[in-house]
Amino acid sequence: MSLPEIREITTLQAHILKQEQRHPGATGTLSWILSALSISAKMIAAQVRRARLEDVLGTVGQENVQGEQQQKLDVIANEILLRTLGSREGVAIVASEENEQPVILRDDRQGERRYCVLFDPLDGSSNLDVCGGVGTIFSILRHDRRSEHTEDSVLQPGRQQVAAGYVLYGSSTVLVMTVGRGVDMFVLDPAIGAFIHVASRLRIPERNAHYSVNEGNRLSFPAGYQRYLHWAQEQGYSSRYAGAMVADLHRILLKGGVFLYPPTAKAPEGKLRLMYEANPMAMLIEQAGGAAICAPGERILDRQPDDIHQRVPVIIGSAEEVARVSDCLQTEDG
Ligand code: AHM
Ligand code: MG
Repeated sequence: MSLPEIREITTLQAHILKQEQRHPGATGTLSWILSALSISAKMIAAQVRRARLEDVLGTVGQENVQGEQQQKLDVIANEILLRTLGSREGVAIVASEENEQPVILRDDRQGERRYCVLFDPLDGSSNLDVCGGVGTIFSILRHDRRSEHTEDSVLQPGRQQVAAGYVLYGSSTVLVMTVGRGVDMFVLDPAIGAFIHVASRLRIPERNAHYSVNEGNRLSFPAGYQRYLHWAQEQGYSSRYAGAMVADLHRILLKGGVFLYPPTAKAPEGKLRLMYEANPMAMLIEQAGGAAICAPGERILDRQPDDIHQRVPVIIGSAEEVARVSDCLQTEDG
């Protein structure tokens, strides 16, 4: 009797180990960091799922460094990440959207190679009150031991990221990541508490007639963006906007389209942060064959940061759709 064919089941942990074995020089340091991120994701997912029961919804009544109201879960998610990453020997510095300054954990200039981990602990957290999707975004850089001030080590352009990813706490919990060799996707099986590998080498569709932008701000967008929206509507494009970048970009990664957060009167550099949101998403989308720019001809990943919390306009998605927005921005009055 022949046994039915069984599709291989690989957990995130096993996947990381397999990748490590393919690189004989690997020390395992990065694997330990990815495993800390996966534990954090499970802990945050559990909190998000129980939020309504545990009375951890709503604001804490104080603003974060960006001048935005902190949700209770922003604070909880931030603590979880700081604690799990803090115990990993391979982490030199952590920087969070919620903290004013990067936290220097270890600063020896010799010895093993260490990393900087940057994260937005709970992106789109105002969606929590209405059971909408929220996410965690992370970016990993090599700790540059030559930098004069240790904290400057985090100010590297996105093209130097070693790994990047996000976790979407939606109808299921999904972890999407890249270590610079394509994009992998994992889904959390809550019954066994493990992320299961469901897709490798994800490719974003080259085009799709969908855009994602907060159209409430349209009148204060630069003329080129307004021209693009006018053109897209004439072509019969559909609009989808969840108000949480992770949810919006997850849809675009799987189905195609373009995500925009342009400069506005209120936020002249756009709202999204280069280091915690734009860079990791740009790396993922480029690794999946898409494009990510902040202006015509300027890749997000090439933008040299000068401040850890700086903001940047974003145009991210299917290569053809990004090119169309770019064309509209370059025509007169752009
Ligand atoms: P946050 O990091 O404070 O949650 O803000 C980032 C979020 C993104 O997820 C989302 O794309 C954007 O803010 C939505 O902003 P707006 O409400 O202005 O459209
Ligand atoms: Mg955010």
